[in-house]
Amino acid sequence: MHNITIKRIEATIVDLPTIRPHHLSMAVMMKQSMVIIRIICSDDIEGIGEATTIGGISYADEFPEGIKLAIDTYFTPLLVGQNPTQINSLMKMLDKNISGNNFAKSGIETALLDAQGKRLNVPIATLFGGSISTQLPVLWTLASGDTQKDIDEAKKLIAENKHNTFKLKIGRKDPNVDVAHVSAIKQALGENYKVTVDVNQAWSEQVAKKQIQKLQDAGVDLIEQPLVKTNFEGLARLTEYFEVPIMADEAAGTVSDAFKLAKIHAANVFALKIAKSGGLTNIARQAAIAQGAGISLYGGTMLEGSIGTLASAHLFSTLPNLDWGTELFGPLLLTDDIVKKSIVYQNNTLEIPEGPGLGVELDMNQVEKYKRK
Ligand code: MUC
Ligand code: MG
Repeated sequence: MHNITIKRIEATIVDLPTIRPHHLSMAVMMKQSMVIIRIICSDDIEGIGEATTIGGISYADEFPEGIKLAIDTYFTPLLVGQNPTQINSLMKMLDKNISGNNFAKSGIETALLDAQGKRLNVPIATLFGGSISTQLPVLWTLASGDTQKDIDEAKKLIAENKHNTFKLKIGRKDPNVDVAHVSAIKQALGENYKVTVDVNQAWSEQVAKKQIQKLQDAGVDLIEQPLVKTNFEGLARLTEYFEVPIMADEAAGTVSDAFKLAKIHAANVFALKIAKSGGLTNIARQAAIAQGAGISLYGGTMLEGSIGTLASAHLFSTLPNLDWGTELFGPLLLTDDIVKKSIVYQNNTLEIPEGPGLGVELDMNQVEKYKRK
């Protein structure tokens, strides 16, 4: 394996429409834009990866057009000619030469891992010690912007045995209106179905204290990122004060964020996402910090398509403390797919395919169809 080299890297922006508008505190999504990365190696093995964010430039510092530009201009010249089997060494070299750009780094690491899995004929999870389960629980996010539509959507998914836990995106409207919306949905679904809320940083600490009390009283099961991501101490105070578990999402971005949050027990749960942490290996590092601190884990999504979703799933499947399951429903929010065989979702779970690497193949006709012109 010592004389294999990276020959070429291609980064393509693909826009796929969503099945309905998806309302978040900072944006309303009508489509998802994914940067699909192909790393072509001298042994004719090709690894695929995905770098995806939410709502253009509104969710994170990185955005699709910038991710592609960064890969074409800066990542590719550093990587071409290097040995793709030396993944730790390549990621260290990228960190030394490229500041931040974790979404792009995650997509690149995924493609390298996919190639290496194919080369060794093993799934990516095997490269991390093997999966504990090849099926992962997957919740659904209700975010149509309308309470009755959300209730109808949840009831339909329950009847079809597709999902039994629902995350509600709030923080866009007046907090009293948002909380009334959540309470109505929790009441309509009843005790047997978990309801969680994601405030996406929209509340001040004072507002959070008042509104989380109401959400706790309404029986909501988990509160995600109520405060601005930089307010670690505020999150710690809420975690200490409330019985309902508090989850850090945007705050728990990198390995060092996880350490700082764990040190002051600023959350009961960490939402892990390969994009914000810069790849799968960093997720394993964040998970170890959480395990040591007695913090539970949740497998988060940047609403990636099938490739990013499976990359996340392979790593999440190896974690012993994934107590809150996952939200890896991204592909289900899209009207179409760009892989040959879509991920199987059934009985409230996602199935990780058995094949080598990610276990999926790109459908180049579909990539061509949805590629940004
Ligand atoms: C987030 O902040 O969690 C995950 C699900 C969803 O609807 O939005 C994302 C982002
Ligand atoms: Mg979140």
